[in-house]
Amino acid sequence: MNLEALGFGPHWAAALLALDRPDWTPARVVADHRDQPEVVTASGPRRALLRPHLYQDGTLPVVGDWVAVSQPAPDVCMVEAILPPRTDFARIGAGRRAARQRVAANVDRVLVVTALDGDFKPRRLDRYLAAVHHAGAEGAVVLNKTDACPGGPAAVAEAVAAVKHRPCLPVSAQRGEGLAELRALLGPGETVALVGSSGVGKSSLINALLGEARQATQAVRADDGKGRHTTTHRSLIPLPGGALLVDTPGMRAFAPDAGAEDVAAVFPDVAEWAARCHFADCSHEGEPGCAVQAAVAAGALAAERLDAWRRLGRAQAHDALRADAHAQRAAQRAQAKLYRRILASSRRHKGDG
Ligand SMILES: Nc1nc2c(ncn2[C@@H]2O[C@H](COP(=O)(O)OP(=O)(O)OP(=O)(O)O)[C@@H](O)[C@H]2O)c(=O)[nH]1
Ligand SMILES: [Mg+2]
Ligand SMILES: [Zn+2]
Repeated sequence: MNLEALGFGPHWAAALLALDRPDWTPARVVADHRDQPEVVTASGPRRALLRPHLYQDGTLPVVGDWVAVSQPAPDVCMVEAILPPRTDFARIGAGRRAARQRVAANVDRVLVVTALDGDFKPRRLDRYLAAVHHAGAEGAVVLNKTDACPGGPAAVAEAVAAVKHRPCLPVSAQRGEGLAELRALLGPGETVALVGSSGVGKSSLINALLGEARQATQAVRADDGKGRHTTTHRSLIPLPGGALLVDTPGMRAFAPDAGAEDVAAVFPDVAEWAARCHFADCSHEGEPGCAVQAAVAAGALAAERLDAWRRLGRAQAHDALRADAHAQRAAQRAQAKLYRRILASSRRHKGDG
């Protein structure tokens, strides 16, 4: 198996060398199956096991990761370490399970896919784009199902115009329209993930790009147009042109792993005005010398942009707080466990004496 075709190069060779374990070899994770990821090594695909310390570190390998593997016994492939990822796309879990959840690693670009067959909500894309920026990857928007857009070509054009500051491609996986433009975003050797809600056509797009029905797809529900969560695990799929696509299961509410600077990156128009406000911590809610409010009043910045920026900022702050609280609880639990262990061992020692 040619690891170069999966993106192996000097960077990863050096990262592996730095671990100073000549018995470990490189592999790329190509499918997530909970505790047994599928990896590709120089000698081919393997189901791998994970070293227990990886669970303690709380960072499990995900699709796209480069890992160091060993062979502790014939036919056993053991993931020993994750090579530090160049990009790391993640979200914050829902509710009280607010842990950071990695989605895909070492992706050069993330295509945020949505469909135009229902009512199109461009602002739903902002959260994804914030996480993409935080991950260190390029973001682009794909508007699929142009063939089924109720308002026809005019509505498609309106939807494209509503996506700001990121490349936006209207496509139809079904009719094969817009695929040439999409292919132009998929450079050889690049890893490109498709993310978005269930039923928007991520797997259909991958099949259209492959020219074969590799990934399972399924019609959306007739009553509410929602997807049926057809794709159940993430996988890496090489395209004939040399790009590596990551198919992902449709995500429900998406809470981005992102910071305030990523919100600014999604709204460079608002951020540019905000940089000119009199107060560095201006909330643009009536402070004197507010350049943002002045820009809205002068018609230089649409009020919707300010609203959307506020919504994303609030969501990001809320999710970051949830994630912090979760991390704090986890740290407390770990500390309590450690304390109990120390106590138990000191009792044992007293018993010895
Ligand atoms: N009309 C139309 N339907 C499409 C298009 N692309 C996909 N579909 C249909 O949309 C449905 C859902 O497509 P999938 O590819 O399974 O969607 P997905 O995003 O992979 O969904 P999950 O795997 O559940 O996340 C299928 O019935 C597809 O045939 C398109 O361009 N036009
Ligand atoms: Mg799918
Ligand atoms: Zn201001």
